[in-house]
Amino acid sequence: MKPHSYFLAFAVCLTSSLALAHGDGKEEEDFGQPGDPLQINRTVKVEMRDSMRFSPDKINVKKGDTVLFVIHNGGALKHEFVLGTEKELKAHNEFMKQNPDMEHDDDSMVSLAPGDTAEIIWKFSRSGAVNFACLQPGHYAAGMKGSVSVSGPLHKPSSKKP
Ligand SMILES: [Cu+2]
Repeated sequence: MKPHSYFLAFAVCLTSSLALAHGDGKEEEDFGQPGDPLQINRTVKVEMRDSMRFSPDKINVKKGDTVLFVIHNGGALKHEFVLGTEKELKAHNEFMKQNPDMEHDDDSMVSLAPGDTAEIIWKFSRSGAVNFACLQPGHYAAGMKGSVSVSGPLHKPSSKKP
């Protein structure tokens, strides 16, 4: 890995914990923000399997939805559900290769032992694609990832021309 990408990966982990270190923990990320339990308007059950797949792996929501994710590890291995942009997930995945024992316990991510269930409440405050992945060593590379498509007006107009 190039030195600068290592630094980027480290910075990603650092910023996500810093974001929680102040304020009320409702800091907005590029992919949304921690949701208010009183505003949940969708429940999505997600199953994690040793086949290195999430079920479902494609989820559609509307901008502004607060989703309760009920995440179950149906496998015999440890798995994780980590929300983020694809860029962040890739950087985080590289970081995990150096720090395979890193534990994830944050508003946008959870690590689950076999058979365990956990809940994440997330508000999709920006339209576009939000990704999720399992960052256990080798799992992301094996295809353990999925995406949430957030419909609604774009947060920023694209500068790309057709
Ligand atoms: Cu996994």
